[in-house]
Amino acid sequence: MDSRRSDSYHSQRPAMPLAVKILVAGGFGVGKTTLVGAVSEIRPLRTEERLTDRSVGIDDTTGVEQKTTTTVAMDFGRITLRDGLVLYLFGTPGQDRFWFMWDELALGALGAVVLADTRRLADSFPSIDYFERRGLPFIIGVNCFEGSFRYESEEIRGALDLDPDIPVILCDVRQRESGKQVLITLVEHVLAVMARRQRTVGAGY
Ligand SMILES: Nc1nc2c(ncn2[C@@H]2O[C@H](COP(=O)(O)OP(=O)(O)OP(=O)(O)O)[C@@H](O)[C@H]2O)c(=O)[nH]1
Ligand SMILES: [Mg+2]
Repeated sequence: MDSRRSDSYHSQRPAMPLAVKILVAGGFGVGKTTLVGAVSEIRPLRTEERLTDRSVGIDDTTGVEQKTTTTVAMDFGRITLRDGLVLYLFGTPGQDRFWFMWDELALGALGAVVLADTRRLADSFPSIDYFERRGLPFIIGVNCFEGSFRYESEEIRGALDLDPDIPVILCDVRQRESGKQVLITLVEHVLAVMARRQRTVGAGY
């Protein structure tokens, strides 16, 4: 690429801040805490409480029967991607009774990962609705639990009724590299959305 084209390419790209707040959302037990813990380069902050008999009939552990704790406030972790871009990761609680915390958690976030489990896809709808309503760019990370049927990204996009530009990526949130790939996909998507919005404003809409 000649240098003039390269300069204009860079000047047209929206600048990504060097520290970015990202939310990791999705239904109960989908793997949010696991993802933040797997990718974080600092010891992640967790706010886990034990699931007790009192949550029987409220917290559906189908598919994650070995789960003994649940997030009651948030997860927090940090990861540095290429070019010194630091992501601050905030994992949300997965249960409806903690919805009151979401607005505060979402404050200042530039994007979100919505984790989905194909056995309980409908559990991701509230997160998707939340980010769509607020115009916050998000992607879908499909956490491929062992024993669950493998669907193609496009099938999942259809089932979740997503716009064609929203990335759907299959992952294993226990694996650092896989989780990192999800976050890189989100950053690229955020940049693309920012560029599109800048063009729209520039065109006077
Ligand atoms: N087999 C398998 N187990 C997984 C996978 N990802 C997470 N788990 C397990 O599934 C359970 C759910 O993980 P969490 O990370 O606590 O889920 P969460 O979304 O933070 O849950 P809440 O905060 O309670 O909503 C844990 O027992 C994990 O060890 C996976 O890809 N495969
Ligand atoms: Mg959790």
